[in-house]
Amino acid sequence: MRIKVINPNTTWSMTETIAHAARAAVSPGVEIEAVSPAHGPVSIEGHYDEAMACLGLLDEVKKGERDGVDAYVIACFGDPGLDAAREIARGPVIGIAEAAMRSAGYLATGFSVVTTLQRTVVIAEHLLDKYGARAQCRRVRACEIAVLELENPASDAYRTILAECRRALAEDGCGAIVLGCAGMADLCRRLSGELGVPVIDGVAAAVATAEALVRIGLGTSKRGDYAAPLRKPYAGMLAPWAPGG
Ligand code: 5HY
Repeated sequence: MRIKVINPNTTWSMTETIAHAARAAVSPGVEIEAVSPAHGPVSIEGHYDEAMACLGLLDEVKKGERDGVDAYVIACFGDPGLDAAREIARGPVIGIAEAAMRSAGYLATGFSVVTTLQRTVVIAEHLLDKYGARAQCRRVRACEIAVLELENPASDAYRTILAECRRALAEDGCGAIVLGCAGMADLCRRLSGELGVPVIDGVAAAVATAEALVRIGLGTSKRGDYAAPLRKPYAGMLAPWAPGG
């Protein structure tokens, strides 16, 4: 089985962190291909970044379809381009936010999300509504750490995230923590050990979900809105991306 994990930002050092967490979460023999697109933002911290990251992301899914990939993971907590990717993929496409939110629901009646910048909180809240997880989420909290600061050993990111998780457990009445950035994947086990509650890394939850769905023979429905995009010409620089092109 081959699972393609796409980090839609173009920071390969973060893609390596993501790849490591993904490989640790799947069964022996499952191949993880971890990539970043050639084009796009170095980090995704808002609506515009998300929109600009989608083309590179969808390009990687198209390549995966040519290469016979069995499933995909979108390794960015905004789950950018998730529905569009499902239109062009046969296998399951799992967003890390959706996987983390649904996994938290199995483990606690209430969870809190601890994410990076305050400006991205509304994106996570929109996803809670989309996935029907608002009732289980006690609060979405921000640490005010920029995504790429997670890559900087001198940023003290771990201590800042740990403190925010402690506040969530003390104030929100939650029983589990969802990490709000793929770049936090390598902090998950240490945080869980220090906090004594389930801490959910969406990368691990997403690849585990993807593997399970492929194992039981399931793929993305091709009936209705996830059917292949309708063939039509695209104008200008996007002409090569026209459906069926
Ligand atoms: C992520 N951005 O997981 C999101 C996190 C965020 O580049 N990878 C990013 O802050 O929304």
